[in-house]
This record gives sequence, structure tokens and C-alpha cells, in this order.
Amino acid sequence: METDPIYQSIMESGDNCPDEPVSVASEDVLRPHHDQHPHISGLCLHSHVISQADQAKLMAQITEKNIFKAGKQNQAMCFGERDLAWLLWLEKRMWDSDVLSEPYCGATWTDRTPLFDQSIMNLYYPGDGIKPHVDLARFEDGIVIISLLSAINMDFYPAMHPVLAEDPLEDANATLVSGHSQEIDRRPSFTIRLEPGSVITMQGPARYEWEHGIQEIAQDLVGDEWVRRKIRVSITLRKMRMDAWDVGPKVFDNGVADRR
Ligand SMILES: O=C(O)CCC(=O)C(=O)O
Repeated sequence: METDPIYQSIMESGDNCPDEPVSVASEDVLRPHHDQHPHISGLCLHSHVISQADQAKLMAQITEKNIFKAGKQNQAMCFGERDLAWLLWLEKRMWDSDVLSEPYCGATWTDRTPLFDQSIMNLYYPGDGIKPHVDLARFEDGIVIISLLSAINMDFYPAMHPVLAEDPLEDANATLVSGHSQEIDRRPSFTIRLEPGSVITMQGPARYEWEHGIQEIAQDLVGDEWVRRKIRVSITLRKMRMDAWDVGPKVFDNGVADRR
């Protein structure tokens, strides 16, 4: 039988992988730490939020549901009602560890219901990345990215085409913008190291005026050293704007859909 690389990676993320230790062993000794970025308003890095044991449990559930098709598919999206128990667990964990509290995240978005209704799970093999982008205008302010399994560098660039909260949905093709920006080889203004078990929260300027991306390289520069990447999984949590749900065919008063 073919070995699932994600499963293998969970096994390797334990004690038998001494070159990438996780500094906390279980949730009861976790000491979440919150670093507001000094130059990017609204960006906060929250470290030690999810213990190694809990990451393994999350990954076991993701693997059990075969979200990444045994490692052959690198992205999965989930819209609307979430029957995925681990997403609800994550939300509670973030509340319990103050990730979603003032001053890191504003009540202007954290008191909405539901807090999140869209999630993306990304699987990165060493060498994989994501082009610099501002998340689409179809998502509300207040975006959370959770890192699991291994560390990676995330870069931040001033947005070439900032998104506005009230932008029409049609104007919000951030992926195209970022593809273009990659071609001219911009240097990131800031890089932050996302350790496994950490969370970043982006709101206001961090969400609308800065692009974030991960370079397609197999090693990251950490201090003076190049560190080889391993398999990483991220979970991005967002909320769709109300008008973004209106993507289906027009429905007439009699309830019949217009399929033209
Ligand atoms: O995987 C990450 O850490 C970033 C994900 C992201 O930016 C996205 O899915 O839009």
C-alpha cells in the first residue's frame, strides 16, 4: 500500500525528529505569546497556541477525512456550515488563548456570528509556496491563518493594488495581481517565521493594504542559516461578505431559477 506522506509527516513530527523540536509538549504547559507587528498595523503573530499533541490530533482527523486525497491534492475548501469538529475546536482554542481578544483582534469583527464560515486548508511540500496576494474583497475583515506540522517563512509586501472593504466583488481578483507582482521580483518588506502551532491574525491595514505570500523554495533563511522545509499544513479561516453568497442563478418570485 502507498504511504500517505501526510501521515508519515505526523509520525516524524514527534520525538524522533530532533532537528525541529516543538518547545511545548502538551496543552497544559502551553504559554501563548502574542506579538503585534511593529510596522504592519493589524498583524499579530500568536505563538504556542496549539500544542504538538493537539496538532497531531488535528492532522489525524484531517487525514482520516482524506481532505488532501492522500497527499495528491494540495488544497481543500470548506464553505458555510461547518460540520468539521476540529474547526470549532480551533475557534474555542483561539478564544481560550486570547488570540481573538483585544488588542490583537477588534470586537468590530470578532463579535460577528458566525465568526468564520469559510476555511481553506493548504498542504505544502518543501519547495511549494503561495504567490503574494491580498485576500479577495469577498471576504470580510478579520482573517486567521493557523500553521501545523512544520515552520515556514511568510513574506509581506505593500499591496500593489490594495483591496477596500467595500470593493465590488468583480474587482477583487487578487490572484491575478499577485501573479503579476511575482514577475517583477519584488523583495519582501518583512518576513515572519510561522512555527507549527502558531496563528497569525490580520485585520485592517494588514488584511487590506499588505500582500502576504510564501516563496517557492525548499529552504528558508532563519537568522544566518538556511533551514530545510518539511511538510506543512495551514488552515485559513475567513467569513464571506453577505453579498458574496449571491453567486447562483437569479431566482424569480415563483422560486424558479433563471438558468440563462
Ligand atoms: O498557507 C498559508 O500560510 C497562507 C494561506 C493563504 O494566504 C491563503 O490561502 O490565501
